[in-house]
Amino acid sequence: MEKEIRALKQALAKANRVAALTGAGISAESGLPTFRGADGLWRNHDVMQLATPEAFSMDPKLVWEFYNWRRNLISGLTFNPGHKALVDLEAGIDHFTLITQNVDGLHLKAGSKNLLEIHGNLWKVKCTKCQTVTVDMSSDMGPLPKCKECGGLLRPQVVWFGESLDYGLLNRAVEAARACQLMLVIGTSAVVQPAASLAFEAKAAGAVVAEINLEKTPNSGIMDFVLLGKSGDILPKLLEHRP
Ligand code: BJW
Ligand code: ZN
Repeated sequence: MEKEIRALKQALAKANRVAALTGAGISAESGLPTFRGADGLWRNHDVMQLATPEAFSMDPKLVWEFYNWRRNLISGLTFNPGHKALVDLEAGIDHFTLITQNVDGLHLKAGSKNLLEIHGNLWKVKCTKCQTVTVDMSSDMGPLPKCKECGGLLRPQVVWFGESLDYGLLNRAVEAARACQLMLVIGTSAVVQPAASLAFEAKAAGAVVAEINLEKTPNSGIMDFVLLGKSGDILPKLLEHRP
């Protein structure tokens, strides 16, 4: 492992275009449950069944309860050494793009700048009637929050299954993947598309690809480096003795 870390550090030192793709695993050490881990259940609901437009139209109160529970949880948490290491990495690299699937806002809180939140942000809400998007940092939005402009039902400004990602953001993510010399893929199970294909885009364009995860994923086979362990331990090590 130490040898691999040394080799990846060398590859990083040579790269001035770097992209990182993060998933729920990077926030796990902040105290946030992942989606598909053993704790991927909320009150006996598979969280994947709540993150759909169908669930919201059938039972918006239940879906809002789930998002209010997460708002409340996240408002008491903060970023961890993994998030912080990516901020420090960005500071030393000419072209650094952080692509995150996370909606928790912890990369922003840590200070990441060139950040693409491709699955949205849980602290933003969108009116289902007039489509107005607003930021609301309340830790509890109430059972069925309403739009201040038109009274329509609000929804979290996140991307649910079956919904399209924001075209502009996805485009920038694909461009960053194709243009980078090195991509770090951190704490994602790599099963959700189109995010999971970004590593393939990078690899196909000639980049070095490195995965940091507790366990192997369906993408491990294409990786030049697979570093198994906690991102909060491994990422800071990549920064040690960096000029
Ligand atoms: C650690 C750690 C530590 C733990 N350190 N590591 C092509 C083929 C097949 C299907 C599709 C396809 N294209 C589209 C689809 C459909 C669908 C999809 O991908 N389905 C698959 C599941 C089969 N995709 C979509 O619907 C997307 N839309 C789309 O493509 O539109 C066009 C279209 C639609 C329909 C058909 C075709 C095209 C939208 C996807 C939206 C995903 N939304 C969610 C919810 C967001 C809102 C919210 O959070 O509330 O996004 S689902 C959920 O999964 C969330 C996450 O961002 C996402 C990814 O999960 P992630 O981050 O990987 O978390 P986990 O829990 O899975 O993994 C954590 C990892 O961390 C694990 O590996 C651990 O080991 C590791 N870990 N602790 C390091 N300390
Ligand atoms: Zn409205």
